[in-house]
Parts: sequence; C-alpha cells; structure tokens
Amino acid sequence: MIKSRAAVAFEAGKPLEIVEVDVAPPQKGEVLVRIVASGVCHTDAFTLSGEDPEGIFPAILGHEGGGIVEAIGEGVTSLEVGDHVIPLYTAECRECKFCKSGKTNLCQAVRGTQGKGVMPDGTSRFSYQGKPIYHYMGCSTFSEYTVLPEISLAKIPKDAPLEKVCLLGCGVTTGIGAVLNTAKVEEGATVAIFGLGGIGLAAIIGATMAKASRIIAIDINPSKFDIARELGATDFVNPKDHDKPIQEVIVEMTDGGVDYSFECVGNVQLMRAALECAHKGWGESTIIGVAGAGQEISTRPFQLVTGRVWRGSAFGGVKGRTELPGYVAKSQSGEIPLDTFITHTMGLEDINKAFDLMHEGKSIRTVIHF
Ligand code: NAD
Ligand code: AHE
Ligand code: ZN
Repeated sequence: MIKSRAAVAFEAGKPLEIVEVDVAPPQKGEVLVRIVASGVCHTDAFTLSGEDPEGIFPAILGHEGGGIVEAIGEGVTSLEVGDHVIPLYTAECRECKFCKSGKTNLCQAVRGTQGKGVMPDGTSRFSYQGKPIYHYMGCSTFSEYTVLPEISLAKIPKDAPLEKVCLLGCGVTTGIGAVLNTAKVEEGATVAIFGLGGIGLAAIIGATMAKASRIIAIDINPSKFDIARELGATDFVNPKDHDKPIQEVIVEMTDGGVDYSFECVGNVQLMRAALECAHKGWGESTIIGVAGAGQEISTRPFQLVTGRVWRGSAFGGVKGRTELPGYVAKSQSGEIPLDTFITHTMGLEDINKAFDLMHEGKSIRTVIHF
C-alpha cells in the first residue's frame, strides 16, 4: 500500500474533498502510474452532478491525465518503470471483437468492470479509512497515484510535456478525432460546431485540418468566439441573438444546411438542432456531448428519410495505444496548439475552483498540477 493525495467525490453534487487515500499495488496486467497533471473535462462535472447513469460514489474522478509509470504488475510487457503515459478511458486490447473489427475504437476488454468502478478482477485499488473508493472511467487521474490495466495506457515520448499533452487524454483528441475519424469531413465542406468548450474548439482544429471551407462556431457564451476565430472558425452565431430556432438560422446562412455538424454540449434539444441544420440529402451530424440519465433525442423521422445521417463519437474514434502518439507528435510540431486550451492551472487543493470556472464559462481547460 502507498499513500496518495487525491480529490475524492464522496457524494454526488458535493465538492471534492482532498484526502490521503491508500493505493494497493498493481496486480497482474496492471500498472501503477504517478499522475503529473490532469485536465478537468465537463464529463467529470457531469458525473459529479449525479446525472451520469454510471456515476458511483465515493469515487476518484478525472480521466484527462498524463503520468509516469511507477511500478508494473506481473505479466506487464509493453511498459516499464519510468515510461511516460496517457491513461485511456477507451482501452485498446487489440484482441477483442471490437478491436479486431477495424470499425470502432470501443474496445470492450475492460469496459464492463470499468463502468462499475473497479479493476478487471472486480476490486478497487483505492481505499480510505479501510473502505473502498471506486475508480472512474478506468482512469481516476485526480489522484497522485492511480492504477490502470496495461491496455488502458498509451506510451508517449518522454520529451512531451505531460502538463500539456494530458489534454490529449480526452478533450482535444475527442474533438479532432470526431471530425477526422467519425465524420471524415472532406476538403471544402461546410461545418457547424455547437458548443465551444474544449471539445468544440478541438473540433474546429479538426475542421481546419480537414480544410473545411466554412466553420460555423455556435455558443450562447460569446466570450468563446475569440479563441474559436484563432483556431480557424469563419462564422460565429449566438443563438440568443436570434428569435427563430437555431437550425433555421444555420440553414439560411448556408443555402440549405451544412455538410457536417457536431454537438459538443450534451443538450438533447441542441442535438436535434444540429441534426436539422444538416443539408438535405447528405448532411451528417455527430453527437459528442453526453446527456444525463433519462434524456432522449428526437426528431421527425422525415429528417433521416430525406438523407440526413445521425452519428455519435466516443474519444473521437481514436484507438489510444496506436494513435495517441501521433496526436502527441502533432502537438509537439505545433499543429495541435494545446496552449490555447489551457486557460488555468492550479494545484490539486484548488480543484473545486476548476469546476466553478467551468460552470461559470470562464475556462476552456484547467490543468491540475500534482
Ligand atoms: P464545456 O463546459 O467546456 O463546454 C460546453 C460549451 O457549450 C460551453 O462553451 C457552453 O457555453 C456551451 N453551451 C452550453 N449550452 C449551449 C447551448 N444551448 N447552445 C450553444 N452552446 C452551449 O464542455 P466540454 O468539456 O467541451 O464538453 C462538452 C461535452 O462533450 C460534454 O457533454 C462532455 O461530457 C462531452 N464529452 C464527450 C466526449 C466523447 O467522447 N463523446 C469526450 C469529452 C467530452
Ligand atoms: N456513463 C454515461 C456515458 C458517458 C459517456 O458517453 N462517455 C463518453 C466519454 S465522455 C469523456 O469525457 C464515452 O466515450 N462513452 C463510451 C463508453 O464506452 O463509455 C452513461 O450514459 O452511462
Ligand atoms: Zn472527457
């Protein structure tokens, strides 16, 4: 057992508490990681709110981390002590039906136990005052030390700054990947991006990489437009400035609708708007945002009958162990400007401020330094 400073979500809807938890050694196929930095994603806030059907407490949240291998369990062959790693909430075993399909990044090797907040053997490595604390999304990066399955770690070069590339563990990769891998936006296409947080802004980078001709950035918080412009957005729409449904506004702006749209908020009404602003006959809309328990999407089936396509994307369709090093390389060459996302940095003791900043619309990403 080692001691680890961690931010624990003891109950839904309550601030995180910084305590010293006990971390058990990595078991067979597992790796102990010292977290150097972690971003705070809206999904952490979503789960803390109590809206996540898989939310389980007490738990150590956080899934956008960067760290260094501290110890390896029996049978671990692809990593050694000292390796730099990014934890993956979407594992890559390369052996399951999903990995072998060539059609998805959604490896299911550890997904069942991960969703229950435990390691593949059904138990937790974390405890506090002798009682178990649950893992979160298989990562729990709001802890100085965490344990993950070997297949849930992407090895990255040691010269990549962990306090920046941690953002590739979720938000930045998700937005870029949704555009390039899921929607496969092509050169000259028109794109609408709903929500300009870490995910939507990264989707703008993806659309810029794809050489989209027009990138329409949509947010009810106009303070997000400057960064969107810096990253390549060409048009800016605040739904609050319009009396009519936002899909009608976009359809009018684009002679019938966009080729591709992306919902990066987690609002089911906005998901409908994003679908319905896609062009008749071929427009495709990708849902990235995560909606709460019991929420459902709806539209007239006629929207799909007349050629629009509705899709979803998890972690941008990216296979983490294989493809994340490529994203790290692009961040090091400047093609993915991670600094633009990092509006705040702070120590673990201030982590609740990071959630406040997010809810107040004042941050893009806060990076917690350990
Ligand atoms: P964020 O809070 O940083 O950004 C959300 C943005 O949406 C904000 O700028 C906010 O002003 C804007 N917004 C809110 N309501 C709006 C509305 N009605 N119309 C237009 N804009 C609106 O969040 P984030 O970290 O960027 O995450 C966005 C969503 O993506 C969340 O639901 C998160 O859970 C989800 N997510 C999904 C994946 C995935 O793999 N599918 C990965 C990461 C995050
Ligand atoms: N647990 C929720 C769903 C949450 C969800 O959709 N998670 C996204 C990643 S969000 C990262 O910030 C995801 O990748 N989902 C695929 C998966 O396998 O979890 C619920 O509704 O139960
Ligand atoms: Zn996330």
